[in-house]
Formats: sequence, structure tokens, C-alpha cells
Amino acid sequence: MTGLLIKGGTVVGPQGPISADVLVVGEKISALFMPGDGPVEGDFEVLDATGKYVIPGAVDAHTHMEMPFGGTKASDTFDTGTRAAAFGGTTTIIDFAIQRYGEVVQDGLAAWHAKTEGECHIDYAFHMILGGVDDDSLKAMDQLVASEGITSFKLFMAYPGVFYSDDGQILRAMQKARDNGAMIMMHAENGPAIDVLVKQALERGETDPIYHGITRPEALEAEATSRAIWLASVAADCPLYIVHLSASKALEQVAAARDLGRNVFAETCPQYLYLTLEDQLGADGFEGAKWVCSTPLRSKHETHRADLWKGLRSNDLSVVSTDHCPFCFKDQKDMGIGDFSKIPNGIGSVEHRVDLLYQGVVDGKLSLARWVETIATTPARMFGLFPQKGIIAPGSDADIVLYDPAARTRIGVETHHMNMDYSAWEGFEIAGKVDTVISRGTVLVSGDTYHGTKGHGRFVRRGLSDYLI
Ligand code: DUC
Ligand code: ZN
Ligand code: ZN
Repeated sequence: MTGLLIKGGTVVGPQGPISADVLVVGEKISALFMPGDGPVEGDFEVLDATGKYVIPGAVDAHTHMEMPFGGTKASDTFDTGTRAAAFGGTTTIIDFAIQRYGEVVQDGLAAWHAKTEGECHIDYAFHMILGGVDDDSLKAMDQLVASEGITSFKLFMAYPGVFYSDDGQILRAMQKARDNGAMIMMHAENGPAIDVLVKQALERGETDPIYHGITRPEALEAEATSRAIWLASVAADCPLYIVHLSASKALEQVAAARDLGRNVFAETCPQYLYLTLEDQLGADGFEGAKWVCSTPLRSKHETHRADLWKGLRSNDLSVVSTDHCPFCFKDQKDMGIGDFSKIPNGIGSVEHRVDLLYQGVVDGKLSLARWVETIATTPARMFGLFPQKGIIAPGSDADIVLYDPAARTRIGVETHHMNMDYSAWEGFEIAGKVDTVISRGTVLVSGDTYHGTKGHGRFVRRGLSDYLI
């Protein structure tokens, strides 16, 4: 069996950086050696990692390739989106299969298997969005956990008439999750209240993209987060994971629950760590549409960004995902000219998360170990992919990234690989660069050259969360 010997690098895992050589045999990591102690002869290729970090392939636990939304669909296919992810050092995504109200859950899952089969460049798994909680979908939850490798279900407290579940439905799904061990993922914004504010804003003639943020205030994220946490407590502490947390007061709710030892977790996304209501969503004219996403970007005059970085350090925020949901400006975002509520919600970042979070290391906001934990190890543990994914250890899949801290990345539409006609990160300069990307022992990216193939990526069945109490 052929292999790879990755020599001279600094292996970074949740335990911190160590000097070690890594032997890959076939699709698996075979051994770690003291520098220079590995085999000197054999049927393997040597990769020189001198001066580089050797990290587990990153796991993006929240993407929406080809997602039908707002009268259009997300512009990355599973082909273009997973290739872009690979360029950025992500070797596994967990995307969302969708069941709409009135549809059979298993049909929704089958549709997502059909979309992905033979299309992905990296490994992939699914969460299931439940757009309708009823007796049938509750029964389906058991079947998906027991037989399909789907162990997490997303519910929405927002988007009435589309994905929205009321409190009774949420409670029933949480009770079911408590019984079968699944994780409930919550889009925590008070949708009915937001819809009132949106209608009132439009009646006043407030139609620009910035009103998307103003009509989704922090209070309505904090209130929904708190309500979700209380509902989970009524469901005997069902495991709860708040997605795309953006605001300080929502984080306070999560932190308080975690201090009580509750089964409550949260993720944030790069856009909330770097971008703001005023500078991006409030850009001139219709330009701000590029940054319309939900939850929305928050004010730079408040403490959100600093609090989110602090939350990542303290583990009140466990994971950084992208919520990658890209739309082109032309023919998609521009559907909302004259009415911000018609702008499709979403930002594309699947290619940039590893770099954007490494910038946090350079800026002294995260340790190297925490960088790797938040982008790879913890999402793998959170969603039942560990130790197959998320760690450089014997027996794990050989999903490995060589990261060059001495190189630089300049982000922009001319160089990115996502299927978008603009970049939400145009002009961002990162002190670091993804150098080599390996998926199950196969080199997908070296430097700027792509060696991967569509269809290399496999569906991965997930177990229950490692963090379940
Ligand atoms: N938020 C977004 O920005 N896009 C897709 C769905 C969501 O919840
Ligand atoms: Zn959401
Ligand atoms: Zn999402």
C-alpha cells in the first residue's frame, strides 16, 4: 500500500503544537513519529512540511449548497462548493437536507443524496431541517438516527410560513431528541416579531439593505435563544446547539446555561467576528445586499465582535462554521432592490474560514490549539464524526492540511473558487495560507494547483455527539 510521510512540520491538535512526522498509509493516518524517527525507506512519497503547521482537515458543520431559498437557490452546487472548500482547507462539510411542511422527511433526505451522489470533492454528511413537526416527522427522526447516520435536526424560530416551528412543535421535537440522543440545532430569532418590524419598516419607505439588520434586533435573537434554552430544559435537557450566534446578549444566555452545566452549545461564523452593520450592511446604495444574512451583522458601536472572540476562547462558543449560503449579486441579491425583505439571505465563506480564523491567532485572539479545535476537532466531536475526522491520530482518516504561516492570502472575487460574482471578503489580507490539502490520503491541493476530482467525496454516516450528557 502506498503512503505519504509528512516530515519536519509542527502538528497542531487540541493538545497544542508538537514537532512530529506523520505517516499516512492508504486513506488513514498510520503513525506519528518523533522528528526524523520515521521510516527511511518504503513505498511512500515524502512531503516536506518544514516551517508549516500540520493540522486536521477542517470540518465545516454548517453549509447550504444549492439550497432553495427566497425564490432562488444558493449559487454553489455541491461540485463548485466542495471544490472551493477544499481550496480553503476544509475536507468535510455537514450540509442541510430539507423537509418542508407536508413533505415526507425521508423523501427530503433522498433528494439530498441524489444531489450529492458523485458530485462532491470532499467528504460530506447531512443534518436534517424539519420544516414540519408532526407525528410522521417525529417518527422519522428515530429512523434517521438509528439507520441513516443523521443525528442532528435543525428547527427555525424564524421564517413563518417557510421553515418556522411554533413552541409546541419545538418542544415535541426536543422531547424526541432527548429520547433518541439527537442534537437539536436552533435558528434562534423571533420570526413573528421580526415580520411585524419588517412590515412597519417597509410602510415607512425604509427599503435599503441596512433595514434587514435593523428589523432583526439583538433583543429578538436573545429572546429566542433564551426561549430555546428554557424549552430544552422542559424537554429534560435535550441537547441544544444554537446556530450562527451573532449577538452579545444571545451569548450571555448560552454562557449562563453552560455555567449551570446544561447541554447547550453554540457556534458563530466568521462574518460576525469581522463584519458589521454599519460598514458592510450599511454600504452605499444597494451594495449592502452582499451582506444580508440571518442572523444579521451587528453594530460596530456595541461589543458583539469582542464578546464573540472571548466566547470562543472560553468555550461558551464551541464551533466556528460558515453558514455558507452564497448568492450572486446579479439576478439573485438584486431581487431585493427596493425591498430589503426580498434579498436572498446568505453569505459565502466556505473557502475562507480556516484563513479567517488563523488571522485570530495572528491577532492574539485565539491560541493555535483553539484555532484547530473550533474549526476541526470540536465540530467533529459535536456531530459524531470523531475520531474519524477532526484529529491527527493513528487510525483517523488522513484528512490533513499543511498551513504556511509565512505566506499571505488576499481574498477576492478574482481568485476565489466559489460560484459567486462578488466576495463578501474582498480585499481582506490574511497572514497565513493553506499550502497543501489532503483528503483520505489523496492530495487535493498543493500551492495554487488543484489535483482533486468530483466524486472523490463520500457520504459519512454520523454517530451521536461526543458531548452528550
Ligand atoms: N440564514 C441565512 O443567512 N441563509 C440561509 C438560512 C439562514 O438561516
Ligand atoms: Zn439559520
Ligand atoms: Zn444556515
